[in-house]
Amino acid sequence: MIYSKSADLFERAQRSIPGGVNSPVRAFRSVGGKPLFMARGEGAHLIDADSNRFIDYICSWGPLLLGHRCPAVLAAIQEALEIGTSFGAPTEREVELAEAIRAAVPSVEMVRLVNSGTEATMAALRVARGFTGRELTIKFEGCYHGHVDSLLVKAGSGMATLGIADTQGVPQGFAATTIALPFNSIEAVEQAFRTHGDRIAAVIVEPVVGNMGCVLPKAGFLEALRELTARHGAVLIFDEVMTGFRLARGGAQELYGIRPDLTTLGKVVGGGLPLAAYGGRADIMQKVAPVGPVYQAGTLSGNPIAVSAGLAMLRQIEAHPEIYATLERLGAAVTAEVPPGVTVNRAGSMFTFFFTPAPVTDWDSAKKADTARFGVFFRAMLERGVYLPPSQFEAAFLSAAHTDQDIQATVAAARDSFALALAA
Ligand code: HOZ
Repeated sequence: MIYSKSADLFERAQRSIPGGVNSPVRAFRSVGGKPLFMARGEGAHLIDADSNRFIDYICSWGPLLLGHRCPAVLAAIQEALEIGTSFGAPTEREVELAEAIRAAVPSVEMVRLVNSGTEATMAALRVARGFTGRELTIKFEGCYHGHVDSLLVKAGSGMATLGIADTQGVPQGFAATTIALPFNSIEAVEQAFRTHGDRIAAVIVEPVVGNMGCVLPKAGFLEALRELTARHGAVLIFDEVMTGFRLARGGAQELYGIRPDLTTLGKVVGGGLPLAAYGGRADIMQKVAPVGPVYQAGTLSGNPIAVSAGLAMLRQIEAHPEIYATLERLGAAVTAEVPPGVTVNRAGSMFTFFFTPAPVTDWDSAKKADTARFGVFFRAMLERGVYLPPSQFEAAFLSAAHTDQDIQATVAAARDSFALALAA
């Protein structure tokens, strides 16, 4: 394939934007080559600036559960444009979206709309601290909760991709409020509660991790988090920015039957526009200003265009519950053929091919993956028209717009690409 227009745009971008990108993983640094600049999306496909067509497994890093330019979402955006782009005042649609979120995720008794997943986790943590009067947070190594200062400790996603252990610019005092433990280790959480129990405000977890690649919770892990937090008076926060409305309409908490105290949502809930949310138990959410003393605000929060897109997305999901069976079937098919030397992890429409023969259950096992081989695989897939996340440590996403034909083409491309990567 020829990527000359993307290459030119990348040269130009680097003169004005750090690294030429507005989010680090997009720079392709860990897989080699240069990022593609996109011109257009169509269902499950992306067309780049050089008119190359790809089957898209990033789906905007998760939001596009129904594919690019879903007609119902586009129609809602068009309609919203007729009334104005921003009011900085409440609208009826915000109430409808809040009600739609509550209907889908019953643990969310009250909800506040924000603009990004980072804002949602930052606010949820602040509310948990305000509610408990405590300061410490438990997070898990390889989990990523946005670029919140105190949570950029042993974080996944771009930090894992770029090998940045601890980012500069975070005051030591902020990082010291975070205890990072191995994902899936109940013993480590028990030990932390034994040592610091009455100082722990919250445990925050991606119930199915997407940010060290896709990693599933072991049986009993989420249940143990629920039990330990309840016993010690700490707030359990499920970061469902990736999994919310994706693994089930009610997210991972519906799938695993756990009711967290607070939930953060992003990506799908905004229908592809910048919108996120945090919510949960009414007694905790009543701490949020103006009702309570925990401050959180935003000029564009509840933006009418984003709210309309999110509402249209949630209504489509409600009207088409069969999409989850479709996504499960497509997910099983796209990951069915994996050669020895590669481990595949999948939860519904999220998956990762890890270039390691051993099971991947936490960050220690994820980082054993051979990232050089992943780079060869990634580039070979790209040449064959398949656009995967450009990092061993990001989950791939399917949409309901992917067809059986897309999956067959992907499996055929993967057969060749696995062979090339494993021979490298
Ligand atoms: N950190 C995001 C996914 N884990 C990537 C966001 C982006 O580059 O758009």
